[in-house]
Amino acid sequence: MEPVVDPEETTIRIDSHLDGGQERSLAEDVLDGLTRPFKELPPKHFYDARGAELFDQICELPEYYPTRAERAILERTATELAALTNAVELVELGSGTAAKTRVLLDALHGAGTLKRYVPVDVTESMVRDCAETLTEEYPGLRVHGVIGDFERHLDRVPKAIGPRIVAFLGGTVGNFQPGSRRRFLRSIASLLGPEDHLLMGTDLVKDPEVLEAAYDDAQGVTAEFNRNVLRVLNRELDADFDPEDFDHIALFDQEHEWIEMRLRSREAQQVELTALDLTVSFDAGEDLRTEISAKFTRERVAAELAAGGLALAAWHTDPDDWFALSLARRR
Ligand code: SAH
Ligand code: AVI
Repeated sequence: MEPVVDPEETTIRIDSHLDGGQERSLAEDVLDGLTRPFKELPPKHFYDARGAELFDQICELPEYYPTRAERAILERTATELAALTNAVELVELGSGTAAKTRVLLDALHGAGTLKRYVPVDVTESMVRDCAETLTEEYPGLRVHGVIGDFERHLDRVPKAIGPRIVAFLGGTVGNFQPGSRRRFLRSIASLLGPEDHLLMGTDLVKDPEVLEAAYDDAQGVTAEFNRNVLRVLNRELDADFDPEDFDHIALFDQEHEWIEMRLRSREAQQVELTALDLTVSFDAGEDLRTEISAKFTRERVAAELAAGGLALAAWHTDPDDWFALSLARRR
């Protein structure tokens, strides 16, 4: 007789919730976004395998300080966080390659509490690869990967097996539009029980020159990352964008306190998106907004958490006060 295996007991379990749904979501987002008077695409479509690789390169750039700053804060505070949270599991939203996550996993492993890691990401290869490598690096660790869209599939995160940390690192919370951010924080709150914590990274308001350089690096890696979304549209929607016909723009919007990344059409042109039966016209100099990356203050983080049903419990920054890691609980 076959032994009965409880899936929760296996070392690696991966659930995928995309199954064609992602292509649908791309088609809908593109149809909505490219037919607006101010053209816009949501940033989640940057991250195909090439986009994920470019993002990794961005994290190493001298101008892109957020990754280094957040890692430094994690290194300083991880032991304290482990002791404070007693977490047996770490759920990570937008986990990517989980590079910085190892600092937290080390601390929880060292504290002897760590049992399970739950990476949630829209990029399938990242979830699968990090499940493989982390189970090798941390003997006894179970990984339950969730391939999905964290705006649509948070209800698929497995039930907690004890006190948990939900980590949302890198400043990705800044990539939401304000209304969606509030909705998203509310849905995170619903993942938290009374013993659980949200650990969230946010980039902070600073000199616009530093900010703009971080999103317009000298080597042009961020420009390539930005143009990559057009390559995704070419492949997935049978479109005929020439990415080199678009300039990469990164500017700090002082009023909204966010960086905007745009692609600016160098000339008047028409683009065909065959899979959508859509022709899109661009004027010379017309912008397509591809990302906002909001920059925060402590007061704003506390207010946004409160609006999402969460309360700020601890606030840590790097020595320059450029990036913050906050710990929050359900109110
Ligand atoms: N947490 C990592 C990676 C940040 S990059 C770090 O701090 O370095 C943003 C990550 O979020 C990418 O891995 C991307 O694939 C993922 N992502 C972006 N939008 C998403 C969405 N809507 N649902 C799930 N994952 C998403
Ligand atoms: C993932 N996210 C937090 C990055 C950011 O800084 O907003 C994405 C990025 N865009 C350009 N460079 C990096």
